[in-house]
Amino acid sequence: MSSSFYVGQREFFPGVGRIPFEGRDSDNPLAYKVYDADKQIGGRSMAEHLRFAVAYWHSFCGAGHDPFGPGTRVYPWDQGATPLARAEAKADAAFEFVTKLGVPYYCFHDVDLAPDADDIGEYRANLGHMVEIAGERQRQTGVKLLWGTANLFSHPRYMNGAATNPDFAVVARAAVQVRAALDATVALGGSNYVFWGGREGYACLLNTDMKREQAHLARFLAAARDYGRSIGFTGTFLIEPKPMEPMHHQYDFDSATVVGFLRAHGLDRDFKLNIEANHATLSGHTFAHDLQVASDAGLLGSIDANRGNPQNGWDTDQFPTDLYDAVGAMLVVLRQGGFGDGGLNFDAKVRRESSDPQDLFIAHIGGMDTFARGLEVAHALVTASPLEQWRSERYASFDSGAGAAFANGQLTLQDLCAHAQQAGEPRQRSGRQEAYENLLNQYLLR
Ligand code: XLS
Ligand code: NI
Ligand code: NI
Repeated sequence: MSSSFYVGQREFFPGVGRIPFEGRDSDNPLAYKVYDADKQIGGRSMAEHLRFAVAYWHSFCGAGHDPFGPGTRVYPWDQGATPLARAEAKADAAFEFVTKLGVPYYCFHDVDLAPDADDIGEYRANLGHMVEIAGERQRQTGVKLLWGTANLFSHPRYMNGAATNPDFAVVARAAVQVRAALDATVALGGSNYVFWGGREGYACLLNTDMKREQAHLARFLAAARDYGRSIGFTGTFLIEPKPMEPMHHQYDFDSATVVGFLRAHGLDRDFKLNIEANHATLSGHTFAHDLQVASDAGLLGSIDANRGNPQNGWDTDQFPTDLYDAVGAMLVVLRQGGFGDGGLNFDAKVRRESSDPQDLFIAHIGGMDTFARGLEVAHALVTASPLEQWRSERYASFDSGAGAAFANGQLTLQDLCAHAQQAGEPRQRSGRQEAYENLLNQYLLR
């Protein structure tokens, strides 16, 4: 039965069919326990809420290499005679995988999809060819593009940065890739276009003019925006914050930094944020914190779902399994009314030691079930538990009278002092953190 899911000449994941929903009592590793695509939660299906995407780079390109050794997985799609033949087989494997998983979206970098080349004509021709194939596979399978991006961090020419490179020649060369990746995203109907500035930062402040580099980044982003709009891209541009790694310091440090940067440069009408869990934790925040900061600014666009390793603090890009974190994330998403055109992209990789093809399915199943449960619990918390009422009661003193006048900007500092004089010492009010934490766990266990 699985044969109907492969799209090219051959099947790359034989023995795995469409992943079914079997419910919580199932012990089948290749079945969803919670994620039931059509299940209605508050007037939308789980699929519509969660808008899952598979990341091309981790799932079909990276084979498990780390700084100490090469990849451990031998991909059957990576054995063709030419780079283009391998890219074509990889696309077939990707669409087979995404279709069997039953996920609606995928995401790619230009050079995940097509072979890179120093020669600009060859690079563009490779990408153009693969965009045609991907477009055909999208039509065949119904899978859609959540976002495209350009890899401006792997090639050695970008070692000192792409848009922030001190050498204008490199900045201009980066534009070649962004233009081509935007063309590809538009051709494939992508909903968003992402900028993750892996090398946009510095290794040493002594040799760096930070102010100038950041001004160049803003100019580059504005030029990309103008080009994108000129070719009919109506979607959202997304900046993906990360504080460090590979650079010592990355300019898109965290949500708060990026919100300020976008506003300072007048980019906040076209750009939003793509928040990655492991990047938030690298910057010393929780995942939920960076989501909340972006959402409060009206700029939360999309999520890169993964998790780090609390013991080592690197960007380990593990698949998300933490239900508590997923509830925290989905609370932010639900309170802002959903993702809009964004989604939940698994920017995550199976471990180097996970060498069975089935591990890739199992990893995604676990991540999807985690967020599906996060959605259920967060929805119950905001609609059926006392959570929202407790929170609003905590701020009730600003709802009327002098508190409301203050919040509306009508009281001077002297007015506040007069109020304090009259009201006397404020009554102590418990923050009740433990009650909130217990409430979350209570709903998680239901
Ligand atoms: C790396 C980033 C990268 C972006 C896309 O840390 O997460 O994968 O999502 O360039
Ligand atoms: Ni990411
Ligand atoms: Ni990352």
